[in-house]
Amino acid sequence: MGSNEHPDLFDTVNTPPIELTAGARVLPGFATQAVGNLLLLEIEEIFRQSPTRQMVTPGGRKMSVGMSNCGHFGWVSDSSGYRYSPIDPISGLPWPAMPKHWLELAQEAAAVGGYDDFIPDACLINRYAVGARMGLHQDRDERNLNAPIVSISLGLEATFLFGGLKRSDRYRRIRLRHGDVVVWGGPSRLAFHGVAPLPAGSHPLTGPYRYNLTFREAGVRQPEDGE
Ligand code: MD3
Ligand code: FE
Repeated sequence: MGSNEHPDLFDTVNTPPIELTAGARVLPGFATQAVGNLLLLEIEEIFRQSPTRQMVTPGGRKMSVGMSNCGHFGWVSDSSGYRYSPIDPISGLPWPAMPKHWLELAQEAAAVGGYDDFIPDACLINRYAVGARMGLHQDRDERNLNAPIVSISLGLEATFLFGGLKRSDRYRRIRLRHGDVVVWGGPSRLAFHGVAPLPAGSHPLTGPYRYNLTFREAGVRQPEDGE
């Protein structure tokens, strides 16, 4: 760890990207302690407008992860399927705006990970409490499957499961820690992946929770949206 007591702030910031597999790069500690703190405050603000909810899969099962979104589109699931929606079905209002520095952080990470011109219009915010998990799945509800997905992990560590292009392919286990950013693109974009049940724990910043932000190019934006 070195001579200081602040590993998140000093030791991992300049760690070079680690290639997990073709197209997937881990940026350990790319979201530093200070950035992580700010993200957590803003997550709380987003949850005031669009609270976390346990969505129901088309098969009728309640997901264990609490979810919300910000940005032009949000990922939703209910009995009629998975989709991106500009409206939060709970509040009846548009999802909270994506904070500008979130967009910039995601774009910087994408660029370091090898993807220029990433313009995410959706950020799914997952909150894991003890025991929450995510079964193996692919992310393929997005408009632009050539665009990467950028994920930021905050709070408690989790074991991420990273498989291949077939559900039955072997998967690796990867620990994702507070501040780790991963860029998933190219051949890894349609890889099956999931998260093992979150063990009980307490993180100095998030208490009993793990948060994960995923930035996506989800939908078709209308010209009147501006920018
Ligand atoms: C690999 N979230 O929200 S982030 C999801 O930790 C999701 O909450 C997990 O899977 C979480 O859909 C994992 C890492 C991640 C996200 C998207 C990917 C890995 C990916 C898309 C393709 C391949
Ligand atoms: Fe996913």
